[in-house]
Amino acid sequence: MRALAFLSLGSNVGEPEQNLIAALDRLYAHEQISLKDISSLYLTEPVGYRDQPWFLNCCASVVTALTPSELVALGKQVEMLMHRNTTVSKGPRIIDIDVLLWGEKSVQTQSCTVPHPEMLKRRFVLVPLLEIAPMLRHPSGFSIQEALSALQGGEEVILVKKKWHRLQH
Ligand code: PH2
Ligand code: MG
Ligand code: MG
Repeated sequence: MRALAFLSLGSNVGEPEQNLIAALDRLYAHEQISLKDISSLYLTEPVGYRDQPWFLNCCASVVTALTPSELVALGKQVEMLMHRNTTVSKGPRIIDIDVLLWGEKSVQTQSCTVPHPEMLKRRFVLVPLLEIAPMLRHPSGFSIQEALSALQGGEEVILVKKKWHRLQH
């Protein structure tokens, strides 16, 4: 079965834009992943652990024959290939690849929770996601716009680059 899945990517170590490009290129090199869309690039205030550089974040949509857990595992594999070593929970990282949504499916196992449990609370996820999927609904019933409107205050998310990846159309 093929599904439309949404990913969130972030980096705040080394050269974040190059890290995001390298991660997307590795994901799209996989034969069971095809690109649908990539959002603009956003500079975002750190959430959770605040004493770290701001992140670059984006979202991407893919059509994939991988299952939710296979897609999560592929994200982890790319993180490992890129030598991610996170020492602080929610702290600085070369690359983070999170599976936000996989079709309308909800899955919860030890290694895989989809939809991503924090996605509706994070402006750095919702702003880029709204850009590439304005009509999308979370399995809870909320639209992305509704989830965003429900957030009060919260971290800053600043649009920095519109067309930044060679696969963008
Ligand atoms: N990722 C985290 C923790 N905090 N903050 C921002 N702005 N962007 C992130 O991608 C991010 C974060 C853990 O994965
Ligand atoms: Mg994350
Ligand atoms: Mg992660």
